[in-house]
Amino acid sequence: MSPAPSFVSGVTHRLPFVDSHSAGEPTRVVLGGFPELPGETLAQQRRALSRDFDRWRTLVNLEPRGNEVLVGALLLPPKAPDCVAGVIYFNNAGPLGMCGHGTMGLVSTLAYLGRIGPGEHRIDTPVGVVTATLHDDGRVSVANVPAYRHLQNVSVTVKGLGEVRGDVAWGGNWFFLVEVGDRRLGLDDIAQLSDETLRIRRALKAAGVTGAGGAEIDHIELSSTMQDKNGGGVHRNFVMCPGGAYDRSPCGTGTSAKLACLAADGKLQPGQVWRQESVIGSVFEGQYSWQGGQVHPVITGRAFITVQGELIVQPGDPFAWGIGVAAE
Ligand code: PYC
Repeated sequence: MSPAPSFVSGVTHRLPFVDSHSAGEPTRVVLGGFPELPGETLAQQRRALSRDFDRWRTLVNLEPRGNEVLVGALLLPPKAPDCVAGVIYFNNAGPLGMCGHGTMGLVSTLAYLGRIGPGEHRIDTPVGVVTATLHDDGRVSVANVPAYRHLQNVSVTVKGLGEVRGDVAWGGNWFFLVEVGDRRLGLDDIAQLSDETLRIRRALKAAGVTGAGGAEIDHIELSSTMQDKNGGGVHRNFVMCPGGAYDRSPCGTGTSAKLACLAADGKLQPGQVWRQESVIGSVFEGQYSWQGGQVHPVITGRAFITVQGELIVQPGDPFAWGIGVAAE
């Protein structure tokens, strides 16, 4: 048999990856194939990625190789001491600060590859070092960066919804958290919930409501205490992510922001477990401790490996860098 012609077999880029999902939300850990990112810290490297190498993010995250739900996690050598890995998270819209479900996916991926075992592992991220514990049963607890409420009971007028009130809080990303009483948040409601949360985000932007230092609030979180079939209360959320996709998981950074608000209101005590359900019914458990006057959240969940492979780019592919991104 003669060798395949190069227009069939040629490859310009290969990016080995492992996909997983944490409580339904996918993470793609990219193990290599990116250009060298300059910088002394992960934060500097994230800036370099956005400024000079954004096409590599779009290659991973946009169709036809990725999708709007996927969170990419670029595995890098750590810059901070005693860390097992460095990571930069991103999605279809751009880089993320931290990512709770992504850290569960990363830790489970490193364990799947035999690079780490059960125990505590420090991970370097652009917003600081986080510690993740891989438990013997496969669950992962993420000790996130400190979370806090930045603004309380902010009112914003939203087209079609009227006045909406919520808190602005940091949990590794910026969130606007809106209490929606015992409203049903379920799979059948996703189109409506997506529409509402996108409207809220637009209204916040138009009104100039931001996180600290003028940071954009790019995640909107609706929180409900729904009745379960036994009449008990279930804490559910619906989280709209920056790229317009909703989080299938209860959102690790969103749950952290929620814990910060509950702590500030005296509604949850340190060490008390908060079961946070997502709109698809998956669960993370959260708790926090006070350290140096700050809320330190710990979020626990489980990730499962779904795919291992290589992203491949062939010469002449008009969608090498993603749909909507010009070919070179
Ligand atoms: O789990 O923190 C999280 C997260 C952020 C965006 C999607 N998931």
